Amino acid sequence: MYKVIGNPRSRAARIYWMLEELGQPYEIVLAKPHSPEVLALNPGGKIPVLIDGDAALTDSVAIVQYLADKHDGCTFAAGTVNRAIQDSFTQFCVDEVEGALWTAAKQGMFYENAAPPMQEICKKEFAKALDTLAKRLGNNAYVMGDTFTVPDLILGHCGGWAAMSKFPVPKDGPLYDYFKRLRERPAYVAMGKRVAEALQ
Ligand SMILES: N[C@@H](CCC(=O)N[C@@H](CS)C(=O)NCC(=O)O)C(=O)O
Repeated sequence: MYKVIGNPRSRAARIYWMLEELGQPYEIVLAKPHSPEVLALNPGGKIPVLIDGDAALTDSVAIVQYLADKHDGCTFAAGTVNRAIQDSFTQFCVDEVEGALWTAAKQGMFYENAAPPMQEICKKEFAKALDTLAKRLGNNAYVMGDTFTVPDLILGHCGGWAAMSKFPVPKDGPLYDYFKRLRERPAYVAMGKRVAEALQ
């Protein structure tokens, strides 16, 4: 069984969600960044870490794509044009959506004395990224059309992160519907129940 080391208010949630999508059993192992158990597995001290047999895998996007490939779900096959388009959405999300959220979060957590306008710049960058996403998504259910894939999962996670961080999330329109569609997926709801149990 997979073990996901981290905590639910981190990018570990991406791994739980993907494992729920794929119907794979997993254990939630609560651990903080830079704790001895995390440092033993990841020299950078970051979470999440996925334990798969003897392997300790790091970096949430690499992990979810690995799981999708391994279990043949939520992804187009490597080496296809659709996979190149899918990966471009993933890269866009990491660079432009998560990039703005993570820069703002790091300033708050690690660089308290940094210039205050940085938060505003991040919010503007985030809003710009959502504009681009709206154009690329059009009226599709998911970024790749009717098929839910890895970048939707990463975007859905970033949508929740943005709401928690008081970033400008859409209040209506196709993008609002898109994020709502992601939150309503049975695997996302199941993840919420697992997390609540784990935190009891
Ligand atoms: N690229 C990594 C980033 C992981 C990451 O930064 N995780 C945060 C928690 S969500 C963390 O461990 N932060 C502690 C730190 O940055 O030192 C991933 O996607 O897993």
